[in-house]
Amino acid sequence: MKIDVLSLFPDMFTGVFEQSILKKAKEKGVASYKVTNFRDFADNKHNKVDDYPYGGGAGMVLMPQPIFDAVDSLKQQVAPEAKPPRIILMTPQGDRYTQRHAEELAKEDHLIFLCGHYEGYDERIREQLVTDELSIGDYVLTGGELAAMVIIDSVVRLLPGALGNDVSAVTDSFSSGLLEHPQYTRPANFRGFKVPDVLLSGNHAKIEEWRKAESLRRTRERRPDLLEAYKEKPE
Ligand code: 6GU
Repeated sequence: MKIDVLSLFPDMFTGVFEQSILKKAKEKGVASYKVTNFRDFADNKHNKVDDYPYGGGAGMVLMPQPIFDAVDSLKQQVAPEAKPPRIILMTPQGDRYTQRHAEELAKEDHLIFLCGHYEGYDERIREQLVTDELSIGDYVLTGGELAAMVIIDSVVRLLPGALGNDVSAVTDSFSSGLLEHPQYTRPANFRGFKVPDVLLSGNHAKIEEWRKAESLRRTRERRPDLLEAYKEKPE
């Protein structure tokens, strides 16, 4: 998967792409990342990327020209017969991101994330360029960068070969619609606090039964909203 990011603050991404699963995915050839500063595409001599809103009002609006030209340039860098990219606008007005979106995006070959800072976006960017608008939750971030990092992380870990062990992605919380059951490791008795006997029993059917029951219990206690959705549509 090819992942492009358009941002005025490309340095925010260094580090994130160079650690852990995102780094491993790159090393294995599962994903590639490139961050482009769309200020480099501004066609005015001050490299201006925003301007006052028509009709007046507070704040600045990102102009269409640098962003359209930057996206055109990214599209020219892939084979013309390639599947067209998903062009994802990061905005608190977007669809609220969930694991379902991650699973859907993981099927794509090319993602382009558009990250704005403080400003609004000229509506023609939304209307003519963008395929998806996403928000990561109901709170305001200074810019779309941190949200794009969250989405990139959650998508890349789903790509075949990105995780060492392919079962861990599907058994994680949310993929099944339920929260994960409690886990224990050695020692069996830590400061007098014991691991549940069933996990030491060697009875795999009983262990699975216990895990399913704990998963349901944890979901009921912490996320009754998830449990309702699960009851209507298990798995
Ligand atoms: Cl995608 N952008 C900004 N600026 N704030 C957010 C967000 C995105 N998602 C949640 N808050």
